[in-house]
Amino acid sequence: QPRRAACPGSFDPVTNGHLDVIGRASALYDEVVVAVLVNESKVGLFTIDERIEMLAEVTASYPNVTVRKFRGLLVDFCRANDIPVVIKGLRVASDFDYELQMAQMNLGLARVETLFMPTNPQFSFVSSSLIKDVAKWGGDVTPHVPDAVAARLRERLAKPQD
Ligand code: COD
Repeated sequence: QPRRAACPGSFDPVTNGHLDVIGRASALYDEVVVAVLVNESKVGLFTIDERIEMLAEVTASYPNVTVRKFRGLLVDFCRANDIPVVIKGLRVASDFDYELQMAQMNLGLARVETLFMPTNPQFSFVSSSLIKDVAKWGGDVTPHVPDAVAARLRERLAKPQD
């Protein structure tokens, strides 16, 4: 039985912070499943399929990483795919409060474990929402996202703003 872990998130879009956690997780487990939440009540900048395309492209160098979408509870996705553990990156202390609640809920719901991975400090201030805001107003996001994502952001946000 391969040792599997999930890296879940919205990934709208994937950043170098996400990628760092995914890459480090891939060195620790036989298989890492990047699980992209399909949230019908939240409109993203990128569609789920676009997010998956970008993730697949930027994780292509990790042969044991796959990208899947999921709906509903993360623990149901984990159970259906024989994934006993979820890996979450922690950026700052304030991430911990919410992540701890989710970890405890997921443990109680389905005995799914959560392991926290401290962010590489160079990415501790990087979030998808900040990236979208900076890119929207023409700021340089190239140090914080893979090149393929920077290109998609430019293309998506190239419309004139008022
Ligand atoms: N450095 C390191 N790690 C990072 C960074 C960074 N710069 N940025 C983000 N991360 C990590 C964090 O661990 C984060 O949790 C993860 O990447 C994903 O980040 P996002 O922003 O793409 O995704 P979120 O926070 O919107 O994802 C939340 C989930 C989808 C994981 C969560 O809402 C969920 O599990 N939903 C499913 C429904 C469910 O099961 N609900 C009950 C939960 S108890």
